Amino acid sequence: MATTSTPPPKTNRLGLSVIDYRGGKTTLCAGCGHNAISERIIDALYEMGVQPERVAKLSGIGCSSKSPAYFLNRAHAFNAVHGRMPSVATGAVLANQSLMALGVSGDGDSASIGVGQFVHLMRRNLPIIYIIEDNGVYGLTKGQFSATADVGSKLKTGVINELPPIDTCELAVSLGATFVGRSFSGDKRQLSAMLKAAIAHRGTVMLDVVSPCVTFNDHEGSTKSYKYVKEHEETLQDVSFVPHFEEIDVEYDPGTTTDVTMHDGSHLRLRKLHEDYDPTNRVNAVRTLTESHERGEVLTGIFYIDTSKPSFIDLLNLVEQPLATLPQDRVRPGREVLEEVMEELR
Ligand SMILES: Cc1ncc(C[n+]2csc(CCOP(=O)(O)OP(=O)(O)O)c2C)c(N)n1
Ligand code: SF4
Ligand SMILES: [Mg+2]
Repeated sequence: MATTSTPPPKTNRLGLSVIDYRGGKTTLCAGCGHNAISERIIDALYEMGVQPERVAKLSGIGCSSKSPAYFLNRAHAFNAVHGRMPSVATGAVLANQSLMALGVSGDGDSASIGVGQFVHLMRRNLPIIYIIEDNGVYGLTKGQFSATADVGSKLKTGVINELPPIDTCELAVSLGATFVGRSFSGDKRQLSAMLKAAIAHRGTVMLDVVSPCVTFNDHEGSTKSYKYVKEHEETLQDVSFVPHFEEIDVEYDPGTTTDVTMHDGSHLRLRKLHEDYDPTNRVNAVRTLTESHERGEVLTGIFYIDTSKPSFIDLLNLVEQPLATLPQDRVRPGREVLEEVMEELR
C-alpha cells in the first residue's frame, strides 16, 4: 500500500511556523475588527521572523486591550490598568531595550482616560509599536461614545454625538511620533505592509486601525461601521514593504513613489495614489488630516515618517546592555566609587 506523507509545515527564517506566533482562542465577538488585527499581527511577526520571546505585549483595558491574549503566546505580556499602558511600556523598554514593545490599546483607553499618558508617550519617541483598535465606542462597557467618535455619529439608541473627535494620528504627528498611519481592520494588504514596516522602525510607531465593533457600532448612522469605512475610505498611498533579508529587484519611479530606507535596511515603498504627498513633511501631514476630516473621509495610509530623529533610548544615552541584565557590580558600584563621586563634588 502506498503511503502518503504530509508536507512539512512552512517555516520562516528562524525555522518557526505560524503556529509559534498564535495565542489563545479569542473570546471577542465573531466579526469584531480586533480579531482581524490580531491575525495581521501574527502574520507580520511570522513573516518578519521576529523571535516571539523578544516581544513584550502591553495593553490597557477594553476589548482591544484583551486582544494580546489572542496572539503570540510565547511573548512577555502585561495587561495594565485602563489608559496606563504607556508608563508600563516606558518602564519595560527602559529596563530592557532588547525587547520589541508592542502596545495594543483602544480609542477609549488612549483618547479618553489615557490621553495624558498617550500624549507623553508620543513626544518621547520611545521605540514601541502602539496600535489603537479604533471603533469609536467603549465596546467592553456596552458601547458609549469614545473621544474618536465623529460629530453626527449615531448610537443604536438614537443618541447623536455632538462633540468634535480627537484625531489620534494628528495628535501623534504634532507631538513627535516618528511613524504615524491609519489603516482599516478589513484591509489585509495595507495593514500587513504597515505592520511589517512598523517592526523595522526604531522610534514610536502610532497606528490607528479603524476596527468596527459589530455589537455596538456597526449600524446605519455610525461612521466606524464596515459599510461606512468601505464607502468613505480614501487611500493616500499604495503601501508595500521589502524586508532587509529580501533582495529588492523592483525598479521604482521617484516621481510617483517614495522609497524610505528603514533602520534595519528594509525598504518602505509608498506609491502616491492621489496628490503629490510627502510623508516626511510634518506640517503638511497635520493639514492633510484636518482637510480630510472636513470632507468626511476616512483617510488611510502613512501620514508621517522620520527615520532620523533620535529615539528616547538614544537621548538617555543608556548603556547597550539591557539594564535588566546588568551584573550586580555595575548596578551597585560599591563604596569606593561612591566616595570618588563625593570627592569630586567637594
Ligand atoms: C479606571 C477605570 N475606569 C473605567 C473603567 C471601565 N472601562 C473598562 S473598558 C472601558 C473603555 C474601553 O474602550 P476602548 O478602549 O475603546 O476599548 P474597546 O472595548 O472599544 O475595544 C472603560 C471605560 C475601567 N475598567 N477602569
Ligand atoms: S463588544 Fe464590540 S469591541 Fe467588544 S468584542 Fe464585541 S464587537 Fe468587539
Ligand atoms: Mg473602542
